[in-house]
Amino acid sequence: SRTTESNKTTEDTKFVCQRATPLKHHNSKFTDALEILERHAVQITRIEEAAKLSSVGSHSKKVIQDILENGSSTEVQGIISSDFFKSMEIFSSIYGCGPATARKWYEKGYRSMADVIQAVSDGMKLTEQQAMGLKCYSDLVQPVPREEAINIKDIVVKELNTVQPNCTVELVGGYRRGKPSGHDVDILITHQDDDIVEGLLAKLVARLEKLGHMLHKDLMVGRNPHFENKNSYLKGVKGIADGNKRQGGHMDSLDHCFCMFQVGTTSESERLETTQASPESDKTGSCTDTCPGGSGGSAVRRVDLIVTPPKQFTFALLGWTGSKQFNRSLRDYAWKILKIKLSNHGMWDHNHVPPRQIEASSEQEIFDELKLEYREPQDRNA
Ligand code: TTP
Ligand code: MN
Ligand code: MN
Ligand code: MN
Repeated sequence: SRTTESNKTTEDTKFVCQRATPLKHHNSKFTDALEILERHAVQITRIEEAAKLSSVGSHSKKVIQDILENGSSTEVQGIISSDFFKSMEIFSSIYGCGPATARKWYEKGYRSMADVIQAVSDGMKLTEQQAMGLKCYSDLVQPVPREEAINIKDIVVKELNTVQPNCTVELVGGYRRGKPSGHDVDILITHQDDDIVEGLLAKLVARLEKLGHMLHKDLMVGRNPHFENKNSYLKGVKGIADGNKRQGGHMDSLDHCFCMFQVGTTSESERLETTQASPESDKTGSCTDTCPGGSGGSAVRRVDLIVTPPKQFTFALLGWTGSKQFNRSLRDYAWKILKIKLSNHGMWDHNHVPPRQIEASSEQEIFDELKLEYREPQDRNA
């Protein structure tokens, strides 16, 4: 058996961060099945118990065995075809609806989107996020092509430059890992001057709002930069917490704005023409007739804007590039093998008392520090 201080990492490939994981990796048959299992575990677990997912681990072996022997897992197939899982997947696909709300709706007897829409018209209360999520549902389920993500990033760069020149802006998330499309656009921003970073996000958001790009926003600023306790962080931000549990993202305390973004609406005359051409739009939450952006505009997209102090930028870049599974593995490895705590804010060596902070100015340096072979973003698609 291994001790934590041992350095036997060369022949040990237990952690997925120790291997290259390109977009199409040969394990996807297994990882897809295990992801279903994990999503299901998250869904059957109440929000307070969501941390205790240890049962997933004990299941995994059985599932893998089943896939090896039979080509698929009967347990996972069973989950996928269950009423409960289907409803939970539908409800959780609404922005602002996490497993807790989805489960509540399931327990009320709702099974489909139509049931939820009916309940809303019968007076069921939604959070602001859920209301927006439902209104713009048909837009938000459409994947965002890379070209559009780049266009949105370019708009952000341009407008940011009007409120604050010389910022660094990176398109992160799945696009940085080479994905051709994504479910949202993640944009990481920094400036070399700490004082300028403070208040920067608010200025940018105000500018984007003024131009009509922001249809909705969840703005979160001014948190303790080294905040590690997820639960107490989540306490104050119920709606966002719910929305993010579903994504399994590591919440951090960087200034961020989760928003609904629209590139632009067509001119007033074009809008009238469009309205006359198709006066009857469908009623199932289509963005054209219900979104504040109005008809004729471009699709509403989920955009995550994150602002980081210069010293934390590299860590935020690594964290926000993902994948989530890669991050999880990397953090797990760093802690279990090296006793180093890694987060979106930095890393701390707990072999010293008090823990010693390790700085890094490139992703390469972080990998070096963790005694791992460097992986390009496109090889972090675990
Ligand atoms: P996502 O945008 O959720 O995922 P993605 O870009 O990999 O995939 P998709 O195309 O579906 O959008 O998150 C991007 C990365 O940011 C992911 O690796 C997790 C990380 N993250 C954080 O570090 N903190 C957070 O609060 C959130 C929400 C995500
Ligand atoms: Mn993303
Ligand atoms: Mn995102
Ligand atoms: Mn996502």
